[in-house]
Amino acid sequence: MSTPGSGVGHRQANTGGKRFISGVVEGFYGRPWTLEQRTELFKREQKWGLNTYLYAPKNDYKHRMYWRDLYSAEEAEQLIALISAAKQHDVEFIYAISPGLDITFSNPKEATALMRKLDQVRQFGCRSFSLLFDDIETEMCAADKKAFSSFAYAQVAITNAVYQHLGDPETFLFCPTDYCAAFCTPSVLQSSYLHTVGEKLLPGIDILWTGPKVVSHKISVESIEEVSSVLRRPPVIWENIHANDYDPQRLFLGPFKDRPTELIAKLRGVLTNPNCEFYPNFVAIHTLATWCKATADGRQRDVEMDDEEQDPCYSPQKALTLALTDWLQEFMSTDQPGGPCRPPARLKKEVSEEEPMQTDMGEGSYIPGPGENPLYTAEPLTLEDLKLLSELFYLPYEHGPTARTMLQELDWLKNHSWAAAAETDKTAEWRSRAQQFDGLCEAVVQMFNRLSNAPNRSILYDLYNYICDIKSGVDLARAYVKTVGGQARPAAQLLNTDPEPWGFRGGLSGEFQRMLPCHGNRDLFRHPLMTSVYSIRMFCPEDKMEVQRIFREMQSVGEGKVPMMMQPPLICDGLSAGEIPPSPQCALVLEDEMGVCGYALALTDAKPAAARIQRAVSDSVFQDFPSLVTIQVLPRVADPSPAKRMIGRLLSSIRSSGSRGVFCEVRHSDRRMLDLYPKLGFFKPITMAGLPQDIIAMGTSL
Ligand code: GDL
Repeated sequence: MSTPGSGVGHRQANTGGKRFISGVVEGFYGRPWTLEQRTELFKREQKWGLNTYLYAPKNDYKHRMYWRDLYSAEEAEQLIALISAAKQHDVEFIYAISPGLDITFSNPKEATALMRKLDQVRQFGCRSFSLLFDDIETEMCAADKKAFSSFAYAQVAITNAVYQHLGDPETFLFCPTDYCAAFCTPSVLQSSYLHTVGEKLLPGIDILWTGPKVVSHKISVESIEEVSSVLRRPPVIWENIHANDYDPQRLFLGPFKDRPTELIAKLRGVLTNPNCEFYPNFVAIHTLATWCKATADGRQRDVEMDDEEQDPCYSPQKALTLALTDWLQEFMSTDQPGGPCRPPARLKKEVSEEEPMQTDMGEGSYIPGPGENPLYTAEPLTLEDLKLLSELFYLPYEHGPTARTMLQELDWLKNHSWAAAAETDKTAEWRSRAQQFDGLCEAVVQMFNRLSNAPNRSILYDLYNYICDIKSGVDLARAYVKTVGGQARPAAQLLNTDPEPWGFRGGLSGEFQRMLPCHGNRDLFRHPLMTSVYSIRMFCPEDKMEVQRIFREMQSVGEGKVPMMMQPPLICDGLSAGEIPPSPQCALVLEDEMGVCGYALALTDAKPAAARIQRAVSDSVFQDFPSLVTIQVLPRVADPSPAKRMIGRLLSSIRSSGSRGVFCEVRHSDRRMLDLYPKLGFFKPITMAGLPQDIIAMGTSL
């Protein structure tokens, strides 16, 4: 039997005697699922041993935007049907409401509206509730600021009141506004918001948490211990690993992964908020169910246990195979009237040797005569096809193994394209790898064809746009390799100066992304990033801390162990330390994929700054070089050209202010900067009377 089976939560979970919450949160943006789909979900949950469904569709009017409005008779009927379907399948239905967009916490009418709404849902048979405060403005309105000392207090007060009004329900969940570590300032342990929530929220209320980030790559046991200590209870994970509502080109069909099963004992539960498309969530939910059932005595792995990364109780790979094996069955079931009545190719062959197969084709159905086209019959989908599909649409931070191989191979073929033409010792290797790459592409095309012909159309329709997209990407790559290898004329898509719209995919959003240094150029397959893309922009007040941090960091690098206080000050120190503001238009920062990695600041008139540290500079020097610059880049910026571009821009701003010349100061001991300034191509040493012994001045006329 390949289903995960029933009975989640045998493990000693940290749930205070309550059962481990496991299941699905419908909490994404976009089109909510239908009653039929949700009912199907409950069936699956029951079959796979999951026990909870959290109703929280972001774009449902009455869940969020119009949270105050009561349900109409027609809507009530639907909700009642939904709640009873959940009950029928032994799934706990939790009704969530998100009032945070516009609630005034201090107005008693608002609390009444909230309670009235939840009372109505209680009348529909619902017994479990949730208040969500995710994705809202953190600034309180003036009235609330008067009434509450903080946002956390305001939220906690209303949540406790609602909870008590509903008679302390057995299950009541609260989603904080800071629902992941990345949102906590300055950190989880020091977040006053989380501390207030932890201290003041009534102990019967459970708290949702997405992990280190909104979409967490990994969730460690330590991180959960940390947040539990602040929240004073184990959290319920709101799992976004399969959520795809933030990117219309992505879908996640990889296994639940990178959450050690040791977590089960440390959590109150896990609810997954998966892909917006209902049917492709088979893998997400099935593998979560397998994970939830992991127990120390149910070791799944049969590999050597010397790899720390491996979980003895759960193998994502195996869980995926289990899920795909079950999913295949579903793909093969006809879900619509008028579905295929011809047997798939392989079956047809087997049967045809015996009696003609009984089908419900009518009398007048077409039978090709001799010499005519044979009827087209689809090959049945295979488990291998589904594995490939899952690997092409794997997880947010990881492509599946085949996808990685395809990218690596294409990268290699592209970088060694010279070997394809010239007869060198690499040519044979190039050709053989090109052929293998072609084979991988062909497998994708075959998978696409078989999937397109699968009897279950509902699953196909949810997948179709994604598989079309990947197929055309693969077609393009394949055509490119064939062209480089001389096996095909240059493909029209690759050369055409007036391509069809699919030649430039992604629309405006794609264009924005390709232009930006920190998003568009990042990919999942190259680790670490091979090339950095830098951007230079104007300094803004939010950069002040980063600039100071770089300044301090470089101070200690440059000076070895000599303490700052013992070094003679530079005129520009006050500028880098944020004590003197740069002149207007005279501050730039350099950014790479990781953030701010350098800065260039200037004072068009350096005199006051010199006076500030009592540096005597002669008037004649100030006449030639009235302005001052300072530049700093982190050592990770190995290439001097971004710094060169940055200083070029800064000098032209200084020039536009009317200045005749610029100088900078460098400490003798600061080898890095001594080396850098001349490389920038502008600065030459200048004589400046009265300089402390180990300071050098360099200047340039404008
Ligand atoms: C979020 C939203 C969720 C959305 C998800 C992925 C939470 C608590 N809230 O931040 O509605 O689907 O990101 O985009 O995760």
